[in-house]
Amino acid sequence: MANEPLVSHIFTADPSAHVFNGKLYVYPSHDRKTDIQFNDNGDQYDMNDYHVLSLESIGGPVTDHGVALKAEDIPWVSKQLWAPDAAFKNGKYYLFFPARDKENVFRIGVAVSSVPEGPFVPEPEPIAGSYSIDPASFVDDDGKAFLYFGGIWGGQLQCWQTGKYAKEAYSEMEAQKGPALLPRVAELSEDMLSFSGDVKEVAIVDDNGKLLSSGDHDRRFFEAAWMHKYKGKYYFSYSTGDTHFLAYGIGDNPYGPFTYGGKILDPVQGWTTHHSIVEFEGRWYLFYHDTCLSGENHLRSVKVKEIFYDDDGKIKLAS
Ligand code: FUB
Repeated sequence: MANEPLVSHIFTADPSAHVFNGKLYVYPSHDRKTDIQFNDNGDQYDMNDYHVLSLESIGGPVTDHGVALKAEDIPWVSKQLWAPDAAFKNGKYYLFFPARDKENVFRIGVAVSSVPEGPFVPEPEPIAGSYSIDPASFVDDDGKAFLYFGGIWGGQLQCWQTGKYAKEAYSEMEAQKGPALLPRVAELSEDMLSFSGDVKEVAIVDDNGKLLSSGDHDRRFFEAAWMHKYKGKYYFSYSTGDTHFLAYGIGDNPYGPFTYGGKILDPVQGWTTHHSIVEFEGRWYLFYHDTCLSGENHLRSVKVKEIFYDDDGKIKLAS
């Protein structure tokens, strides 16, 4: 498998890959050029639409299905269409996406289509009770669907520690002591358009069952949640952000706790790292991004590589 980007005619990032109808569909962010200076807010990630990619085989031709959803068609959005994900349930396809609302607060929206490549029709309001960034949907074998989300720093998760938005908590990350902030999960309603249960914290713990600490930057959650299932176990994976690893934990149910299992990918070129893990034709693949085509943090390109498990179900570090 050549280490080439999936496509080079546009910049793509944050790939969420799924197999629908026997074909691989990738739901990435669509990066674009901007003059905005790089900052810890992530203002330079100023995306305003989504494209959907598909491929029939790994290494085979990739189809860009064009614009699937754009910011100007979503009534509640002001800017920054960040990392999306998609799900299939009850004959429909759902695109979940984060964006800033008119008050500059990140929320999560959902848009619906009858086909996996879209176009998707957005709901007029964000999902009630949603906040922060990087939604990852997961439909379990029993049909129950979940949405994982959250991201610290520019993703604003630190502003939601009391359950209500506290703007003044935005810059408190440096002072954070004790357990790390935790990603969130909520069960989705049968129609996939709302949360049917409370938003819960997703615990990531060490081998002794202790929550990872906020100072443990090599292992604690930063952003880029993803859920997959392997041999009956639940694998919650994520980016460690400022230390640039993809890491994961293993649990017995969709809510966790997830026991830290190790790294999936060492730092790639570029500040961000974000991924998905999917089984396709009996093999497991990691979709990820780097900045090899641009050399610019905010202009990324999606790639794919095969990953492997050891006999204990641990994911081996991708090579
Ligand atoms: O693409 C914008 C943001 O960069 C995503 O939401 C994060 O996960 C990071 O990849």
